Amino acid sequence: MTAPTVPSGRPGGPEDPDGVHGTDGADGPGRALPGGPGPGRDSAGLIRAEEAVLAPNYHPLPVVVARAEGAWVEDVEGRRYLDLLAGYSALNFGHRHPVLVEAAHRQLDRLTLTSRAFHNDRLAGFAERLAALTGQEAVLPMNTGAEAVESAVKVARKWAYDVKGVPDGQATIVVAADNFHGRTTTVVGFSTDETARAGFGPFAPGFRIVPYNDLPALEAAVDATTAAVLLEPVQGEAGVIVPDDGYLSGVREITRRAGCLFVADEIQSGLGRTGSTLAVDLEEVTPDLVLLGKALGGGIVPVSAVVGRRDVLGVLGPGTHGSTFGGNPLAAAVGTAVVGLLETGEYQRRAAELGIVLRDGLAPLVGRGVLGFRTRGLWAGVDVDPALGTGREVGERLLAEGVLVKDTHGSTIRVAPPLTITEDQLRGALAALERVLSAG
Ligand code: IF1
Repeated sequence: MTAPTVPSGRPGGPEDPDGVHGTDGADGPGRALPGGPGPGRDSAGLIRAEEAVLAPNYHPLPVVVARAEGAWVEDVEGRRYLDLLAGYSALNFGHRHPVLVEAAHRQLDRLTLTSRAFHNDRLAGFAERLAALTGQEAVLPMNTGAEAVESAVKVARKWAYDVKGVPDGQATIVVAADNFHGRTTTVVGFSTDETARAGFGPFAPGFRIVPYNDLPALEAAVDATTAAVLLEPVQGEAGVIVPDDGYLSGVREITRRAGCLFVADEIQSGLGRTGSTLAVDLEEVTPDLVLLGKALGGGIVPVSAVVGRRDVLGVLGPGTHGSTFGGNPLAAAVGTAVVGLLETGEYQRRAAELGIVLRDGLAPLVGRGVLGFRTRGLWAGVDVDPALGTGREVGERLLAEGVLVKDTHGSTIRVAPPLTITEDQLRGALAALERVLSAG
């Protein structure tokens, strides 16, 4: 099958007629997505307006998205792009998945927020289904990924004092170099990325940093004060760094022997992305706590959670932790619909099968503009030859080809399409990458 060309980015440009009728219910070829033109200003005007009023903490690609459906986004002028970032894996189910939008609409017409001062009729079902999906016992519902990470740090420390018997204030947590766990000051305090941490000190003590994918170094860092080891099963922001087979099992064995917790941050790697419900499933490892976020909210509302052992989460008594929006009925309704999609196994299967297409599509590019790549399910870190440009520059060239990707560091780009992308759409995007690389 010849790879269809991805829309050139021009309104009504050449389409990939086979690709747009994917399972994501995307619109037919050429037609703009429903909703018509957005508010008055054009892309350039909106970019200028943002730059005049927003804090400059991002440098977005020069595209202003106005509508989206499935794997497609459409800018203010009607140009269409394949979204291979998917909200950093918050859009695993594509833009505006009909089942998730319907769940949100239904709940919007009933109840959106009570706070946890009262019960609501959505939270128990969400927590039960999420615990069963992840093979865990208990759920702490939060909102953002960073909140889930911070919550896990608090729970691990309190468990160390109350259960393990670590002297108060002396608990340590071991993390990996090149980690990304969010942007709060506690979390950036144990980052090894100077851009993420410079200027934000002083930082919380009690964190030890070891090389990722290095079991002897991890074992040496764990001692009687260790509350937990906190790791990404695949390091996303570092460039989709996949550890050696056996690494996660080794972490599990080291933490079991040391009597400390294994906390897996699956906020980006989880919920189908790697071809299984959780990345740790690939090694049949069960952490003590699993952190979830991003796709748990279906790309509609922020939903995160710490799922894990009841005796560990049980160290939190009334008044010891909380959140205004954590476990709100709208989040629980959307989260329940997300769990329902994952219970089918369809999205995990798609990620595994399309991940083979992704891997086999990248392999021929090695030596032709690509220095190397890593994949896990439908997720890849692609190291582009710096001679061809930075990851940002490759992203800008792909933008002109109608494909959205985001660089991570240097000349590495991350490929993380919605799991609803069709094989033809994916092949079209790979063909666009090949064109960009061969254009030099
Ligand atoms: C940004 C990166 C990705 C995460 C893992 C926790 C969080 C994240 C493994 C925190 C969030 C986001 C943050 C966002 C861009 C994106 C990102 F580039 F920053 F590093 F995905 F790789 N654990 N990652 O990936 O979750 O609080 O954001 O909900 O900060 O620009 P959050």
